Amino acid sequence: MAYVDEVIAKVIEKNPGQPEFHQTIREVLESIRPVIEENEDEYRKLALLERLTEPERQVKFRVPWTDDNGQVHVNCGYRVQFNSAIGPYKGGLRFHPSVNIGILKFLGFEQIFKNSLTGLPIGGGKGGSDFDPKGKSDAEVMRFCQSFMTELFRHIGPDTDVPAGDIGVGGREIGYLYGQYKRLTNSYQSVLTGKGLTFGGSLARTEATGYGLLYFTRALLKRNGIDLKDKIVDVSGAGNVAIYAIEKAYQLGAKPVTCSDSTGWVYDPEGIDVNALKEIKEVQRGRLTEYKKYRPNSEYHEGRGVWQIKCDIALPCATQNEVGIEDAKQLVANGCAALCEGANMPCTLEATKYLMDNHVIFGPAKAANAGGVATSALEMTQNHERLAWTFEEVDNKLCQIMENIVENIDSAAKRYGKEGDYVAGANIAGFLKVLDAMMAQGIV
Ligand code: NDP
Ligand code: 2IT
Repeated sequence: MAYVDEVIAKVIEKNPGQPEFHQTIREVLESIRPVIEENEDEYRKLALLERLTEPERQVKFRVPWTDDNGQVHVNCGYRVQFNSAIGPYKGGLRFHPSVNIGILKFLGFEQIFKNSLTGLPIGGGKGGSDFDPKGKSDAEVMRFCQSFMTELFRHIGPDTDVPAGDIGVGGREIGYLYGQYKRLTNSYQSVLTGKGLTFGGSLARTEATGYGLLYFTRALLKRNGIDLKDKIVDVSGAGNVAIYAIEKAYQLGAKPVTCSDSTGWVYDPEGIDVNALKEIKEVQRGRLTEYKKYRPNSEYHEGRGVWQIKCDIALPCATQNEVGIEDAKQLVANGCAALCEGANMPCTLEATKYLMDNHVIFGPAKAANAGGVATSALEMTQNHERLAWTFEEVDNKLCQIMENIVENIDSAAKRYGKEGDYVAGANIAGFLKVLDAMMAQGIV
């Protein structure tokens, strides 16, 4: 049996009940098969893929906190420190009731290759909790964050592991987490990114994932002879990534017409009103049902459905596996030219294959949404320099990084005879650097 197939089977057997982790393992290992086959016997002897697929460290801990009525609750906290071959562990924290170790291992594994693609020295990690910030008061969120950090602080550090935000963790949560870290350690360190601008945060980090996704999409389309200008864009999600993807889509001349949250979705044929969206989501922390109050001519629907709206470009920016095979068929039937993943693994393997088989230009998450973590790494650099760069400086670097990623994944795909297969290109390009570093560092 080929070494890649052996390891896929072993990982599935060793990690039962973790379907999202199995999904990313299948996708990545299938893609890097041609690299492994160049030197299969040596890699097998060195258990290279067994080491790559086993996190270096996983921490699970109790997070007790008290609600505003004096009731005590207990959540699980986690940090998966997956791979530090090319730099300190780096990756977000997710607070969502669906969080479990399998989801964090999928996210941590993806993060290894994404971080490698940025060209910056950051390893892969991910963490979070099954805590649901929705409907909680600020004081409850603060007490939860303080309790979470009271354990997490022993495991992180500016040269060890630097968390940031993800679903359910934004500026407010990072502020509370940072405050508690500082209090516990009596030191002001670059141990979290996505910090507020008055305490070490970087300009453009809030916007970076969404903006980066659009810089990436523009460059990928250009490479395929298509202009982003005047294109109709379907966006899903209504959080950090979606909001700034919509904002940048306008700035680059495209027209975003949809967004969604976990209760429903909006179609606004005149284009999504990004200021209304920011007001509803960033200020009021409300639901998309409010959107119609700002835009009476828009449509609101319960449930899911953005992919039925005819578009040129699809940008899923909510969560994993939100684009299934039926959605993919609908997008193709409607003439969609490209899909770039703002969320992590938003397309099922079946949907990805269908889109690619039907010549939809496919920009995979670990390349397309790498702008967030890349700008986090720029925040770390500014903290270490004790300087703060201007918005333009950070934004220009972000744009350059995204354009470099497009160049690198395109040329890696070509080098391995897979022209136009950017999934393979991203996985191979991301893996090669990690491979080299792991080989050089011996059996660790
Ligand atoms: P937010 O919490 O800001 O927003 C998430 C959005 O997705 C919300 O609109 C939320 O709706 C919706 N959503 C989340 N989970 C579900 C679900 N299970 N079903 C339906 N809708 C859901 O998170 P982000 O915008 O930061 O993250 C979005 C995606 O982008 C995630 O996949 C994340 O991993 C990825 N990402 C984020 C980066 C960042 O810098 N923030 C960087 C790279 C990737 P509701 O509010 O109703 O829950
Ligand atoms: O998925 C991701 O890349 C993130 N949530 C951002 C991680 C980071 O460290 O900025």
